[in-house]
Amino acid sequence: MTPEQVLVVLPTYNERATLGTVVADVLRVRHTHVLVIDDASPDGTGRVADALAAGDDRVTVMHRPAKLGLGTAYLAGFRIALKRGFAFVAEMDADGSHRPEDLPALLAAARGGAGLVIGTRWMPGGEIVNWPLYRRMISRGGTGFARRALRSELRDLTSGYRVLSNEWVTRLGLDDVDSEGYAFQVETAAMLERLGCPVVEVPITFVERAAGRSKMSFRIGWEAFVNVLRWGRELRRPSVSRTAPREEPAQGSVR
Ligand SMILES: Nc1nc2c(ncn2[C@@H]2O[C@H](COP(=O)(O)OP(=O)(O)O)[C@@H](O)[C@H]2O)c(=O)[nH]1
Ligand SMILES: [Mg+2]
Repeated sequence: MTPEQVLVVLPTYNERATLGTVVADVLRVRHTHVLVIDDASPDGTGRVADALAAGDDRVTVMHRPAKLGLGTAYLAGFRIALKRGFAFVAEMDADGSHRPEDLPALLAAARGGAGLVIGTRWMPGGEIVNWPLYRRMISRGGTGFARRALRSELRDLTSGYRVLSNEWVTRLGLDDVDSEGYAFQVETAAMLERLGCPVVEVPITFVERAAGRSKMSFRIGWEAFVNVLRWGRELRRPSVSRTAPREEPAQGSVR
């Protein structure tokens, strides 16, 4: 494994229509490998992933027995990335919302020294295509709430398009992450920020899926809401490790 290699982790649940294109486009970006983590998708996404892996040795697949959540999928992916010695690990949706053409900019920021790069919709240059007003409001409201509760300075805490360096995945401490669902994104960003990780936000264009269905549910949203409230409370109680006083931000941080 050369030091610039990146493992792009694609969690899938019923993404048969888009997975092939996303994987092909990701593999056109230099130094990328792909790990699909499929949760026994009823639509046969797992078989599509196996066929992709059979055709290209940069692609691997992890099959899990049931829908176990986005957060646990990324934890499994991060562990594999560390074990296989990748310099970087990327998080990306498999439904076409995250454009592979934005990946080089995220990777460049990571190579430039960021421990966490967040593809950000809510910043100049960022964009959302095909989201109705109510979804924009939920996303902005959710990220604004989490930002205040967690005293974060990041503008898109829920974004799932990211690159992390091996070093900062290790420092994050994967055993300390609680979230099963999408709360994982908020949790890991806030944890890294507080650990003093250099975070860089890069504008992305998020394109709402054209095929398949969103797996966002009330239960997943509720987990995020309850967790953010709890982390916010912990943060105001300085004895808990998650809440350790923030170190001076390292160089390159977005402040
Ligand atoms: N393996 C796995 N993937 C998931 C799970 N939930 C969502 N995903 C994947 O995570 C990505 C984002 O999910 P999506 O439903 O598009 O969320 P939305 O963009 O917020 O509507 C997609 O690639 C999904 O297939 C899960 O429980 N397990
Ligand atoms: Mg989506």
